[in-house]
Amino acid sequence: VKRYLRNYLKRNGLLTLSVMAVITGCVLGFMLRGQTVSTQAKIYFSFPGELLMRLLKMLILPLITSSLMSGLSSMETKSCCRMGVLTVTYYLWTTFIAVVVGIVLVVIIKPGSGTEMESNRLGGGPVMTSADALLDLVRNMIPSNLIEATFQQYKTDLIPVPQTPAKTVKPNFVYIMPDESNPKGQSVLLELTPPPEVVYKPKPGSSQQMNVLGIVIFSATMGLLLGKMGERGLPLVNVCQCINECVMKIINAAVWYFPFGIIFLVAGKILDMNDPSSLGKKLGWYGLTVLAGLFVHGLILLPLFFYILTRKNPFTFIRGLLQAMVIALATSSSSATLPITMKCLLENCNVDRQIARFVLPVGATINMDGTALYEAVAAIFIAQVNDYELDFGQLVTISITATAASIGAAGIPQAGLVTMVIVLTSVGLPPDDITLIVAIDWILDRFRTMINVLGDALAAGIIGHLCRKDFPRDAENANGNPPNS
Ligand code: DAS
Repeated sequence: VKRYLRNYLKRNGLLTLSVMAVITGCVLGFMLRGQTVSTQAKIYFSFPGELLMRLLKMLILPLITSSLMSGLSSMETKSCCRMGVLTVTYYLWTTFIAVVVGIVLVVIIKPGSGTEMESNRLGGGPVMTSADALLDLVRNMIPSNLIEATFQQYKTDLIPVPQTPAKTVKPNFVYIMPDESNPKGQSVLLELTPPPEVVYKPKPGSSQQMNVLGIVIFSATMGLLLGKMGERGLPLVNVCQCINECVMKIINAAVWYFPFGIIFLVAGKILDMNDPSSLGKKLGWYGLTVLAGLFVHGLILLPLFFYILTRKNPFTFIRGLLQAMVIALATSSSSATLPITMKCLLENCNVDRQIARFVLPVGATINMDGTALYEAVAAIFIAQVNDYELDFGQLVTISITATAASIGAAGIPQAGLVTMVIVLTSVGLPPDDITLIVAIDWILDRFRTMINVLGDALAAGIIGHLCRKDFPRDAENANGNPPNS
């Protein structure tokens, strides 16, 4: 028994600790919800969780740039193009399938139909228009400053902060038009105070988010160009490989902090969440519809595609990804989970390094099956709440715009909520109705992020199998290191 336990903990110790950390965080969070916890205490309490998020985010930039630049530079152009085309095609196909699953479920279950939903509309604060969201998508492809990465403050992260009313301006004369109560009309001296100017500031705690789309595009371009430089590019390629190996070593050390950080990250979020009882039945059904769609897509369809394309057991592969999925659940950020997903793919799933270095960073940025499914379900739910009958053409529009919006969503918390504006406005729904579903978005975000990460990782397994001739996993890599070193 001791030997079995020792082997089990050696193989699954971290995963077991992480799962126990999520459970402990939930219990602790719900226990503390009953107490009055001051805002300052909440900040201190959430601090270990904040450190976990910062640790993961710190690794994103060096990991993506070194992975893509060293990975792509050592690929043959032909095999690189073939892998790239296969990857993007697979991503678009699975994202579209996810949307269709979501639409079918929400049309059958109809969570938003029936009596008027209690108005959860929070109002206030500017909501992005679809033009903003589309411009953000293009804007993020060309970051203005790579070193600072691509920070952007989503408009929905801003809250209105009315300023103290400006001091009364000098009295003004107002001419009141004649009417029956005032036949001659007269000018009246009034003191006019302008309405308080409203400015918007970021929500407390909505730290500026890193959006990696631009970094991925820049690094991939650099990697391809480095590959064409041959010998001349080798010094930089070697630097990137060294950075990549150092980052992986930092990750291997940092992972033992994760269970501790997860406890406070989850508990801190639960402390802040809305009171579950106030969510209302409709929102509950809506949440169940999203979760059912994520389950069908993530644990039935994606494994089926994996089996059909590789003839391997998908659940053995998924078992190697559990650690990454737990981190995705805890952080609700596929970009922040990227270092762990990379570690799981290389160490547990035996995916070729070069494949993982390309497929994962690109996938974490543009492949979001969970988000696409969620945006389609949420848009149709909002239409149902508004008793707004969508025709087939509008459902097709939603499927296309949800796919596009998920590509534009960053791998950061609640990014899917922001780009959903594109989907809503594409079928004439009021973008402000996003506030109808904000209350439970924080929990759905975690599960859709898990499916996003799962989709990226399964894609790497499939692309690795389809390109196995170009990237033989067992062959020594470019500079003679043992495979997956
Ligand atoms: N949280 C996003 C991610 O990291 C997904 C989303 O917001 O929809 O994948």
